[in-house]
Amino acid sequence: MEHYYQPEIECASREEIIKIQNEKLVKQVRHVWDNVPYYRKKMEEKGVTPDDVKSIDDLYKLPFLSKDDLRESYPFGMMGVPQKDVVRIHSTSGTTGKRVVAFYNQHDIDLWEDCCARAIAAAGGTKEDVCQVSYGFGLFTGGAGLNGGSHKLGCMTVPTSSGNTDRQIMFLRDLNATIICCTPSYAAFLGESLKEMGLTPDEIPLKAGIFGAEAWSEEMRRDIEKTLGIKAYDIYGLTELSGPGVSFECSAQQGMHVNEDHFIAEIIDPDTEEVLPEGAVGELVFTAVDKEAFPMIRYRTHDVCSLTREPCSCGRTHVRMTRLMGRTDDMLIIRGVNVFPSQIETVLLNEGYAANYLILVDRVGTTDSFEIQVEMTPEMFTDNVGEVAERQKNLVEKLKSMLGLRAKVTLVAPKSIARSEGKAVRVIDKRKFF
Ligand code: DLL
Repeated sequence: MEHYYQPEIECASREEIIKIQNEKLVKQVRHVWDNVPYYRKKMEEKGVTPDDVKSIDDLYKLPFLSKDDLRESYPFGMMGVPQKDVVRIHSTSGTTGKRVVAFYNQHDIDLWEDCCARAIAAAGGTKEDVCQVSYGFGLFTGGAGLNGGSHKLGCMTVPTSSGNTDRQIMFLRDLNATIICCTPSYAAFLGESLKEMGLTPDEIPLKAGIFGAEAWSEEMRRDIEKTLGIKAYDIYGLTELSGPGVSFECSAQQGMHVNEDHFIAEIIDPDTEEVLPEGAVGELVFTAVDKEAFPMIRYRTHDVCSLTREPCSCGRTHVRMTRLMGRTDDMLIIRGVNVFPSQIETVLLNEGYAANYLILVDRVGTTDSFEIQVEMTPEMFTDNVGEVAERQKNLVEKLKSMLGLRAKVTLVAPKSIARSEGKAVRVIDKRKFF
C-alpha cells in the first residue's frame, strides 16, 4: 500500500510539474543573478541574463556549476541570502581539498525535510511507525535530514546516530522500531551482528529500511532484505542539494523518484557536456529551483545513471533515476579498462559473498596492479588451501568476464576487513599519490 505524503505534488500531471518548474526556475535565476555574484559572473561570461530564461526549455543556456566552483567560492561565495537568515550549515565528508559547506535558511530546511518525509512515506511509513535514524548526525546530512523527515511524518523518531551496534540493536528491539535509516553497508553489518546474536528476522520488528549515501547493488539489497526481514529502499541525495531525499524509491523499487517540484534533473555526456535524451546513461546534473541560501544551478554531481518517465505502478509521476552505476570520478581506469566498483560487487554477491571487500590498485613499474580482497562468509570459511585456491580461481574468471580484466583475488577470513559505521571505504588507489 502506498502512503502518499503530498499526493497533489507527487502524483501531479506532467503539465502541472512543468508549470511549477517553469515558474520556480525563472524566479531562481533572478534570485541568483541578484544575490550570488559568483554565479552572476559565470552567467555574464556565457552571455546569459535572467531575461534569456523563460522556461525549463532555456535551462541549457545556463552555465554548469562544479565542485571546483564550490571550492573556489568557499566558504561564502555561493551564499544566496544574508548570513543573518542562515539557520544551519552542513558539510560533505570529502577527504581531499576543501570541504563543501552548504547553507540553509528555514525555508530550505522545511523543503528538505518534506522531501525526506516523502521518502519515509514511500517506504510505507506513517505516524504509527517507530523510525530509528542510524545515519551520522552532525555535519553529515544523513542524520539531520531523515530525522527531520521522520518528525514531519509524525513517526516516533529514535535518533541513535551511527555506531554503537549493541545500543542500536537494543533500541531496535526494546522500542519496536519498524523503520531504520542508515547506510546500506551498516545495514548489512547490523544483519551480521543480529545473526551472530542468534536472532532471526522475525525476532526484530523492522519492516522497512531507507538506505543510501553510498553505492549498493541489487544483490546487496536482496541480502539485506533477507537478513533483516525487511523491504529495503534506496534514497539518494547530496549535501550541495540539501542532503538525502533529492530522490527516493517507492514500493515498486524500479528507480528513485526525483522530487521534481524542487529539483530539475538532466543527464549529460561528462566529456562534451551535451544534454542526453531520456534513457541515456551519463552524468546527473541538478538544478535546485527553490533552495534559497545555497542555490545550485546545473550542478554536476559526477554520479552516473539514467532517467525514465515511464509510468510507475505506485502512481507517482516524478521522473525516476536508476540506481547509481558509479561516479565519473570513482571510475577506475585499470590497464586502460574502465572499472566501476559496483560491477565487482555484483559479481561477488552473485557468487555468495557479502559486500565486504577491498579493491587495491597500485602501479608496479609501468603496469597497474589490481587486487581484490574478499571476505569469505562464516559458512564458506575453511583452512583447506585447495578449496580456497579453487574459490579464488572461480572469482578471477567471473570477474574477468564481467570486467574484461584479470584481477588478483585474495580471499580473507570473515571479519578481517574493517567495517564502517558510515560510508564504506572500498577502494584504495595508491596510484593517485605518485
Ligand atoms: O550522502 C546524502 C545522503 C545521506 C544520501 C543519506 C542518502 C542518504 P554527501 O555526503 O554529500 O551526501 O554525498 C553525496 O553520495 O553524490 C553519491 O555519489 C553518493 N550517494 C548518495 N546517495 C546514494 C545512493 C549524502 N542512494 C554522494 N546510491 C552522491 C549511491 C549515493 N550513491
